[in-house]
Amino acid sequence: MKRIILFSVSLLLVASMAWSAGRAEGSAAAPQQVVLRLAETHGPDYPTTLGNKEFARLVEERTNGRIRIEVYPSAQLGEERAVIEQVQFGAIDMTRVSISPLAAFAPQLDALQMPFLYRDKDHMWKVLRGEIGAEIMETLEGSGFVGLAWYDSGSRSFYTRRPVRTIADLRGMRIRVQESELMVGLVQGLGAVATPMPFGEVYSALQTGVIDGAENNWPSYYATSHFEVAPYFTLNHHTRVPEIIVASKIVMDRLSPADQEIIRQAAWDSMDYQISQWEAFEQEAEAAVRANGNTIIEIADNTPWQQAMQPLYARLSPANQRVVERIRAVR
Ligand code: GTR
Repeated sequence: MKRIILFSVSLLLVASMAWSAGRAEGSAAAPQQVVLRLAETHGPDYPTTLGNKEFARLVEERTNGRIRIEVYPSAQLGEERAVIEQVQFGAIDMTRVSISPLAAFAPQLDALQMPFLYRDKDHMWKVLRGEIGAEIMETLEGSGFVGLAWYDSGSRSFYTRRPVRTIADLRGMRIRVQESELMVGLVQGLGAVATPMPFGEVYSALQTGVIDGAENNWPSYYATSHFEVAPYFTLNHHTRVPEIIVASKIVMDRLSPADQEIIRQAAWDSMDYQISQWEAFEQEAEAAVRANGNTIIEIADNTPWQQAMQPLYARLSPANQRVVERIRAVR
């Protein structure tokens, strides 16, 4: 812990030195150069990373290179939860993460990641692009984050080392989840043993049998090679968990309102691009996994899965329950 704090404090120092250097340069006639680091857990060609790069390109173009966003893929700056902490206190400027681990810092996000919440993808996008999405993004400022864009992440299902055809098959299995209380509850509600673990550790945990399975979407199942060590994919589609780009509020507050606006708009404008990249890669990943000969288990009737997850709704805070009702009413 001490080491993490020391490391984080030194990062903060380096970041603020870089910041003052930028300011010093900028205080002469030349416009102030700003370089912002964006942390991404996926590899350089993954759809979220491509979205981040499009965001960076738009910012650079719209400021004639005065503001540069450097994208650090492949968890170079750390695993999601640690990155989120550093964004919160300004040592890392921005990140693209799943809302699951971010909900530990901003529990209002749980309302957007409840199991079997959205009727389909269009429903989710109506919510995220509409009033509810905007309201929730705004509230993130109270936790030290500025929400910039929502990205697509398809739907999540279970993959395992042994076949799972019914809920009963999951009983007692050790299932890796993101570092999210809601996801722990979801997996426990199915009778499995929830094992929260950073994304980067899942492959070897599956390989060595430390865990029996995990859950994710087609692109992550494929891009991480988890499909090689957990050959059964049970398509129960329990959640749609949006991805988000957040900036550190501390960092954004140092920028002029005009620059903040350019950044917000560019991130928002990268969404359509990310979604199209997502759709293409989702198909590619599914085709590749099927061609590899993995066993894909379709669930004909999702009702028992939905019923098993009802207690999670009852445990939600009253404020989140009200948001869930509003989400359901969105047509
Ligand atoms: C992926 C998501 C990542 C990470 C990962 C995980 O779908 O894109 O940001 O949260 O899941 O399960 O840790």
